[in-house]
Amino acid sequence: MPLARSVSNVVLFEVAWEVANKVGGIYTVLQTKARVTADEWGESYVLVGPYVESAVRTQVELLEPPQPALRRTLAAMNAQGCKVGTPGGSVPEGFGVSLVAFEVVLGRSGEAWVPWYDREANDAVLFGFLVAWFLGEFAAQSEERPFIVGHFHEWLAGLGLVLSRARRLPVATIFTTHATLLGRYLCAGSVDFYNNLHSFDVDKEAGERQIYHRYCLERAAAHCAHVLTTVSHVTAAEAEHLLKRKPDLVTPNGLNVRKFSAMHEFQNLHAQSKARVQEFVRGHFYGHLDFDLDKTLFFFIAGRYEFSNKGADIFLEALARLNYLLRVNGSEVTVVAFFIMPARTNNFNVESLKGQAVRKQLWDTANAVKEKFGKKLYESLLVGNLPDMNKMLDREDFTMMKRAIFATQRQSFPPVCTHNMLDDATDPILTTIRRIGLFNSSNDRVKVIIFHPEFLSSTSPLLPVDYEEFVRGCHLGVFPSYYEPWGYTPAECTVMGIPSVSTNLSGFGCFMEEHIADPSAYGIYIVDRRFRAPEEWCAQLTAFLYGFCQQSRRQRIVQRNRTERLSDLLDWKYLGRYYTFARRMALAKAFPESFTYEPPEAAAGFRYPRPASVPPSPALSRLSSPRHSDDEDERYDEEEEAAKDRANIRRPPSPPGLPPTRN
Ligand code: G6P
Ligand code: 1S3
Repeated sequence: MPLARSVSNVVLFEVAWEVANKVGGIYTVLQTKARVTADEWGESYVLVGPYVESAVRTQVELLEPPQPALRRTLAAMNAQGCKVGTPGGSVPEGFGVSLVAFEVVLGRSGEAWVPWYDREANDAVLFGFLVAWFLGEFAAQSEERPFIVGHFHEWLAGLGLVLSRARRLPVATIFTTHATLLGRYLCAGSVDFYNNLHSFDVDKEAGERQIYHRYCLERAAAHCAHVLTTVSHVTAAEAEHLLKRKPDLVTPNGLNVRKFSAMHEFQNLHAQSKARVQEFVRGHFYGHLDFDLDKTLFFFIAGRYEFSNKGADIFLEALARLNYLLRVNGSEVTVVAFFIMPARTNNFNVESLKGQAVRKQLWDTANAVKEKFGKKLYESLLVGNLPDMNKMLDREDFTMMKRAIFATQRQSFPPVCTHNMLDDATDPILTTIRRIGLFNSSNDRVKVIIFHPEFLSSTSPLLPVDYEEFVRGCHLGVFPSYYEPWGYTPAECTVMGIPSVSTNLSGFGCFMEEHIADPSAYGIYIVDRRFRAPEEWCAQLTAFLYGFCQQSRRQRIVQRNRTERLSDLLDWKYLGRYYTFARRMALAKAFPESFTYEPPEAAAGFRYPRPASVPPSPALSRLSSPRHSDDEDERYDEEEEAAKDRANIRRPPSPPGLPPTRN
């Protein structure tokens, strides 16, 4: 039974700067989690965020809030000159729950809390005061004393929590940090972060980076909260040393998993999407299509453009080594590596646009010749004759085809980048490519394409696919991050059945290591960046990539099936329970007379054993390969393996029911 209905007058407000306001990963957390939370809390669940006109217009409908106390609260605040909107309801891809949005008058907060030039911090202060006012007003407008749970995400929402405690509002507070400010800043520099975590002089480091005011807001929220949570154990250690409080719980990030009724549907989607990506590659490499697209694998890295934090540096190094290995071993496989990382550009470059135009022209020419050919063939059959093949193509057809072939000639190698970069000379990916010499030459078995727009889009003139379709069309996502509190990119790959590389410094990588006996057999390759030296990270990543290239198509299909089987583990239907635990713990701490909290049983989660068809000793198993020989492929039955594995997976018990209450 849902918590909200078991104890009367319990309301959950989830507060974040990214509610219906897409900035980064927190938006994804809230948007994908909204459904399971609304299932549990019904109308007692309200999201609170800033009113960003453009975002609200596209993501929510404007509705009257169903809760009378909420209506009274908003009326009272608006009567005092505050602008509080009440967008709510559901639209496709929207939040589907009530939202309260404050119009934060962007600019200076007028408080001496933060420096005037830091606009984001000023917004955070204004937002914090509005949220605290709102929560106080809501408590005052409620007919009976409410039990409010206030769940605040990240430092930008932290001040509302601090003020709620300072004003002694009846709010059980939770603070979730999705990264720490200092962690992100320190990792982006040249610091041996993880080995020195315990010894940083945090005030000095924050001061030197001119983020002391932000750091204070973050640390105050972490300490004032009844319950502190982080998205992974990696970030929990960070919080303990940098924010000086050990988190009470880890609340991993989930996704809304879309299950297909037929097991093979996602495989068909892979084939369809891959065909779209192949079309793009045909255009991009026009005149240099001397490799077999049927034996070409697509790897990609995507995310915020933080060159070393996201591991683009070691990915490039590993690609250079892979190129060498594929060449010296005479491999027939070609790898095309995509970099999808937004950076400052002057739009597409001419060479990339020309490539797609040339491809289109070849397609049109082939179609025109085919039409004429078909007509002649038809006419010949109509009069009962077999066609004279020498007359099927005339001079004009040959001229047209020669002209089209002539247009495919080019003097230069296909470009490594699809856009004109504003910082071309200093861009870290481009300068590394120049250093390692991966220029898309004919000899290279690894080709590079950097795609730099903000988002992939189905209306792009170059590659008309959205991000999901692109991921489905690829073979491997490569995310060897150095700083990654969670990492949605490999998680998204997993639920789409696409194998990925992550690291044991990312929340996702550690979570998978904890729940799966042999992650690489499931297409989850985890680079050890915690206990090994940089040279070893690169060697291990190269070995993963090379091992992946050695798999047969059959082996890749089997591996994708296994990867997709892990999606239950990443579903909010399972992971949502950690948020439930956090809320209960906060209620018990804030209102001990009305609520108690019993910690969940340890190890009550999923556990995926080694897949049934993988031999028990790693010595017998080829690195990361799901199968061992082609003979075995003949004997292999996918459905049978899936059934065996399903039987062996230890599943968690159903989500817990009522919260323990005293009265
Ligand atoms: C899916 C499709 C198959 C196709 C395969 C290609 O499994 O259902 O029809 O042959 O993808 O896999 P590949 O790894 O070569 O892209
Ligand atoms: C953060 O966003 P990021 O990409 O800056 O929060 C995300 C959601 O919790 C998390 O997945 C990511 O690792 C963090 O880094």
